[in-house]
Amino acid sequence: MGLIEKYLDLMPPEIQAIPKENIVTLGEGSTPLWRADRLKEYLNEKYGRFESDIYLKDEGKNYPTGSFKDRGMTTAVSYEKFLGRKAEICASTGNTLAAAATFCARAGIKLFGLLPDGKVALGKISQAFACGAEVIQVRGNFDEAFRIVKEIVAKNPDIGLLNSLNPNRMPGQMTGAYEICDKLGRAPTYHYIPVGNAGNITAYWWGYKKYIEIGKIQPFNRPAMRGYQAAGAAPIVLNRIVESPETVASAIRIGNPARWEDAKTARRESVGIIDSVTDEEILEAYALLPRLEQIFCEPASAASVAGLIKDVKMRRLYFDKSYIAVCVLTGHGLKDPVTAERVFTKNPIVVDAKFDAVMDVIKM
Ligand code: AN7
Repeated sequence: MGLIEKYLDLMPPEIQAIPKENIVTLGEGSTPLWRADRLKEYLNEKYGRFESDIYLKDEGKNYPTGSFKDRGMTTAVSYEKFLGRKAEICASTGNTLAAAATFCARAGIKLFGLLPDGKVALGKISQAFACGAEVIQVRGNFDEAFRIVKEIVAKNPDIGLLNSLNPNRMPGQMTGAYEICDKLGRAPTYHYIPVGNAGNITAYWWGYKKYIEIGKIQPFNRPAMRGYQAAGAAPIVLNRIVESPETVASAIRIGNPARWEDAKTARRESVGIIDSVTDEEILEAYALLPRLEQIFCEPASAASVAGLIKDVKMRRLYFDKSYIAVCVLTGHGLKDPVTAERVFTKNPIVVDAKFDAVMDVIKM
């Protein structure tokens, strides 16, 4: 069941009013929430006094494109199709582009995608080309591409905007919070999430607030939003625009987030935090997850778990028995095969195509 149908009652009136024939759905949402007991054990052994349950929201398992962006595209692109729009545009670090390209292809809408040249993971660009998007690589970073996109939309009202400033992306992305609460029967104590443009932290917070509003979770069960930027791209943490953001987590290589103010509101209202993790900490979590929990996510996603590890290391939170920490893993590891190869395939073993040569390696 698509997300609009699954959570129809919770969709805003304009989404509810979209006629059925305009709904674009491709299997998005309903992703697993895994209990990460081995990660819990690891943290308890390494740092002590870690007694909370950890759950990983595995957004890499979204259809059709393997990231959380599929959630917001079903609502946004359905609405654009209903409007009869012929062309859409977005700037992207990759995953928005891949999702927009795929949903637009289904809707029969032309998509233009502006990317920071040379800084987008290979899998994401391939997904966009595969679906026939018009990909324009800009010699500059995401923020520069996004500035141009906003100008284009302002001057060409016929072109729709699919970045997270599009309000119709939000109801789709809010469903991530609904799914977590539905599965747990409550909200988590702490909600860990990577922050780039800050659309997702905003959507999750709005989703939890919605569930409080309709009585599905208790007001005292309000989760603390714990957002993590990459240290080289941490404008919200530093409280200033970062002109030249740099991080191995290319998805969150953003120096001027579109939903900056909303993220600050989410932080304040949830009594949460927006902090940064270094590339080293990101890659440590990135490598830990497949070994401990068999989840291969992309580097940006690992920022959520890196944030949890940082909180544990610094002992700045209680992790009591009755508490629950949820980490959102936003995108699939296969999105970024180049980083995967660099991190995991350090010394590939190559031998002659002979029994003995292979047995020499196996040595059993
Ligand atoms: C895997 O695709 O901004 O804070 O243009 O791809 O809601 O931006 C991607 C962001 C985290 C950050 N994890 O979410 C884009 C884009 C992954 C991502 C984020 C992104 P937001």
